[in-house]
Amino acid sequence: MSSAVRRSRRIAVRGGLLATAVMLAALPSVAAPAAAHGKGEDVRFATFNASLNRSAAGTLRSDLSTPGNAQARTIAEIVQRNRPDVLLINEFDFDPVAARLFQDNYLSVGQNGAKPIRYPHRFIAPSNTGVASGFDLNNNGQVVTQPGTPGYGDDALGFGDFPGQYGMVVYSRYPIDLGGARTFQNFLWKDMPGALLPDDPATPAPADWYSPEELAVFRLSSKSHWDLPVRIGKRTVHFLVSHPTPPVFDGPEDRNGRRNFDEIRFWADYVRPGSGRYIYDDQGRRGGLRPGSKFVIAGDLNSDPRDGDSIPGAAQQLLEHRWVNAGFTPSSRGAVGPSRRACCRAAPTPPTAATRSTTPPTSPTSRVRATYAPTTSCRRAGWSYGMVGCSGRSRVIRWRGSPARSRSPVPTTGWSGSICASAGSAAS
Ligand SMILES: [Ca+2]
Ligand SMILES: [Ca+2]
Ligand SMILES: [Ca+2]
Repeated sequence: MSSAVRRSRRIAVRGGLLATAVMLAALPSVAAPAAAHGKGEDVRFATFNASLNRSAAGTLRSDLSTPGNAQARTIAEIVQRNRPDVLLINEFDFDPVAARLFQDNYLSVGQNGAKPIRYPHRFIAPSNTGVASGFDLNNNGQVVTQPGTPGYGDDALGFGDFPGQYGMVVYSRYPIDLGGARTFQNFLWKDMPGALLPDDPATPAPADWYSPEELAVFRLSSKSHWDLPVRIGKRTVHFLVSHPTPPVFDGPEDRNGRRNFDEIRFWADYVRPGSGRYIYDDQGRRGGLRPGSKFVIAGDLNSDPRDGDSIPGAAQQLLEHRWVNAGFTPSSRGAVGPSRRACCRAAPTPPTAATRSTTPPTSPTSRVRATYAPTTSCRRAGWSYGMVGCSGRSRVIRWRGSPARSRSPVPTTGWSGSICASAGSAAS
């Protein structure tokens, strides 16, 4: 396939992928588990792949500088109707000004009759997407370092056409402890013990898809991994957010699948006492989450426990993690119809085909996407589609006590837009 054709295919598929991610980015309107009763404070965490990315740097800022962008209005309305207290938005081009403009011109303005919502606190930081590596990371014989040139994204530290494309941002009604926040943008993949470094099958040497020189700069996180301590009254909950790379768009070496697996593993190690000693953050501090800490893992993890292209067991690293409570799956009435249409119609549909079937993408004004979430019927059909228990109301107090180990029901996720968030308490 010529590089031009491949590129257009890639963009087409990626477009479908993004579209799916938007649909899966459910902020369930019915998301209150039993914890809503009794003492304690209700806090709603949500994760939302909003596809607020643009094809060129600066375009998102321009789009958000006036209040009329249809897509942004829709997303703001979704947020306003679901009213999460702490919100991760995946696929928001890195730009602190754009993050402020989205608050001021969209969230703070009632959309379509919904109440405005104001988040006094937010966090945004650079992303590895679209940062030139200076190396031929896809091994096609060309080192592409000029944004806008075909093949640029493939040689970048994370796929992206310009620095920060597909980044992320967190909005919060509660204070974020900026002094305690940790980012892991620079953590090198090779520094993870037992990293699943890809192999070039054409050479006898093992794990040599990337050269030693490349591994010396190759970061694990395709965007970034953040640990944001959110202060809720006297308690602190660590919001652990990321957006691992899709496990596709590569070759037999499966470099993206392997990276996806290890990006998810990062959190599994981070919250397991004793397993995160190898981790260092961008501020130079070492180690994982302090034992006894409370946390919520959120993000579009691009992994499905039973379907899709990720390495088997990738999502299970969290879903079956001793210290992660994955037992709660949000649901919503709005999910039923669209999920049936989208995922149960022809199982077992190859995930890529199913993803393509969602194109043309999302109409930016399609509000129904607000309420997509997994349904039982989808699981029965064998094509899982939706999201892990990623947003919902959990009383902080409930997270105390013995860790939950939940295998059933396994929350479903979409292969490309899967979202995983769990509430749990690290071991003490
Ligand atoms: Ca190379
Ligand atoms: Ca290249
Ligand atoms: Ca080899």
